[in-house]
Amino acid sequence: MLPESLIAALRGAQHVCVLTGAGVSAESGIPTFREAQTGLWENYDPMDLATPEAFLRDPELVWRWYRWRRDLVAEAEPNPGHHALAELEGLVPELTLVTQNVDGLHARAGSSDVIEFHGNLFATRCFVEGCIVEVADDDGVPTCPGCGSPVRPGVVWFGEAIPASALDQSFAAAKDCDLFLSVGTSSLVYPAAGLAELAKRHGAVVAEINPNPTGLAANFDHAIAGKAGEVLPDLVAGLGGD
Ligand code: BV8
Repeated sequence: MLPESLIAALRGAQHVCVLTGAGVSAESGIPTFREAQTGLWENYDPMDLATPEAFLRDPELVWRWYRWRRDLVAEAEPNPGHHALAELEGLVPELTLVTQNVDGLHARAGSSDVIEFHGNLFATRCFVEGCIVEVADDDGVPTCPGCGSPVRPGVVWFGEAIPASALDQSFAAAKDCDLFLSVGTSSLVYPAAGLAELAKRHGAVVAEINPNPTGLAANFDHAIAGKAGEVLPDLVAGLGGD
């Protein structure tokens, strides 16, 4: 049962800002970022692979890791958590959805204008020029048709800056919103994890939805211990959605 005060905050909100992490895609069968990698990748730490240094050191290995993840996502479907957020869009005056996920499942569930804070698995960019390039994902690491450099996944790696537009839009939404929902994230990666605290400092009600309360939960107004695919539909139902 969700706290009545949270439902009331949602009913009264003019602007809701939602930050999602890998936990929102867990119920679609996609491993979260920090849980043990399965199968072939169990001996690798994602923190080591998701870096420019790893790609420079072994582009083939990193490219294979991302192909494995793209194949996982291609088999996955959005779950009730994704669909609830897509439905919420039409039930509140303004909704800003910021995701750390690179799987594209929010858009597939029907959410519009998703801010992909860490990029997207299915975008491919020239490692040197940075421009988006269309490549066939054959066996080896594809090369840029323009300059012949290796092609990289269009995600933000550790040590790389968040795209300026995503950063600016997300910070503005966190400052402006009345209600901030942090869903399915361990709140360990910055600057994404700083958004909830920014919203709090600007007077928003902040709620976390996660089966395992995070280190930031103590600063929030609500810490709902539950799965995104169960809690988010309940939240929307409480608002009068079906
Ligand atoms: C930056 C894309 C500065 C790639 C990702 C040293 C050098 C440089 C930077 C740093 C440094 N030390 C620290 C930093 C900052 C660093 C950082 O924060 N590190 C942390 C680890 C300490 N940040 C950066 O590097 C960022 N850039 O700082 O740039 C800069 C500025 C100017 C110029 C140059 C540089 C960039 C960070 C982006 C990294 N890229 N992803 C890829 O995916 O391959 S981050 C990666 O972690 C994923 O995007 C993931 O989404 C994200 C966060 O993880 P979560 O989503 O939270 O997932 P996690 O598995 O951790 O947790 C899942 C949660 O779900 C759990 O809590 C679980 O309980 C819950 N859950 C499980 N099931 C469910 C559920 N919840 C709900 N329902 C369920 N069913």
